[in-house]
Amino acid sequence: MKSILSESVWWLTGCPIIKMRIDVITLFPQFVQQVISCGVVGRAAEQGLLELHCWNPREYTADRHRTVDDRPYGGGPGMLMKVEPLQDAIGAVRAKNPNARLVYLSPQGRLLKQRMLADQAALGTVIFLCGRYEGIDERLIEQEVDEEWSLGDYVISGGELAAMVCIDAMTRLLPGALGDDESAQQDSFSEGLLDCPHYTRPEDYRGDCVPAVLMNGNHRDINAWREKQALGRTWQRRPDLLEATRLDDRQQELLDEYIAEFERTRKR
Ligand code: 9D3
Repeated sequence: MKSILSESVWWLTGCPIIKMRIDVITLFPQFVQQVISCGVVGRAAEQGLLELHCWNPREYTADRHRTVDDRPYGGGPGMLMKVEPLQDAIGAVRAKNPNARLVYLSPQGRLLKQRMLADQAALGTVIFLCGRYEGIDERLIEQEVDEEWSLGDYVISGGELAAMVCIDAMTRLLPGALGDDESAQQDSFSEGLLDCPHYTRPEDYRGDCVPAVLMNGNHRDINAWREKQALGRTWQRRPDLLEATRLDDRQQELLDEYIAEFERTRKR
């Protein structure tokens, strides 16, 4: 017989609570492990929703100096990650998690999007390989790597922060990882748009007052105002997002109002 508790958990989340397993191959495991020390991801790990394992290629070295870097053929400055320790670390992970995709985080990767993280989270597991130095041997990418992802067009020192970004974003998508207050936001109108502005106390901040519509308690007006702001800010700051979003007639009307008000205040 089912307990009242498990029934209510089922009803609240709408789907069974699944566990995600993430393996990370990294020269800095203590750094990556910090991602489960705080906040949403920390709570998910405590609740057993997320299992995080780090694998250090340095543990798979055989020489006295535990060498993890090597010189590039063809010369030039910079080092690469040494092949054999990486190969052995990959083999050790694969023995424990044979069916997971191996995602290499590098500046040459596909530009990371929420959709890629959602698709990966739905598979329930992933292996992240964090590059250091100038990266890894191209034959490892060809033979071992399933996907290559990048955070964007800026330079960071290795794949660890990128792996932590992915772990955070994927964990937020697990049923039960967000508290009620946090997840209530997710099902608002604003998917594909920037968020509206938010206000809290005090009502008057150095002569700058909270918009009156938020103070009068009319929730139809408040929702319309918020959606209009979200549309307007997306139009101003991220026209690329707006182009990829289908607006219904009501949204188009709200945006037209926002643009008209903007043009009017700009002329004066
Ligand atoms: C000399 C050319 N640089 C490549 C753009 C060298 C280089 C810079 C940074 C080689 C490796 C790195 C380390 N970066 C990552 O491992 C990385 C990364 C990034 O730098 N930007 C955005 N996303 C990512 S994911 C991994």
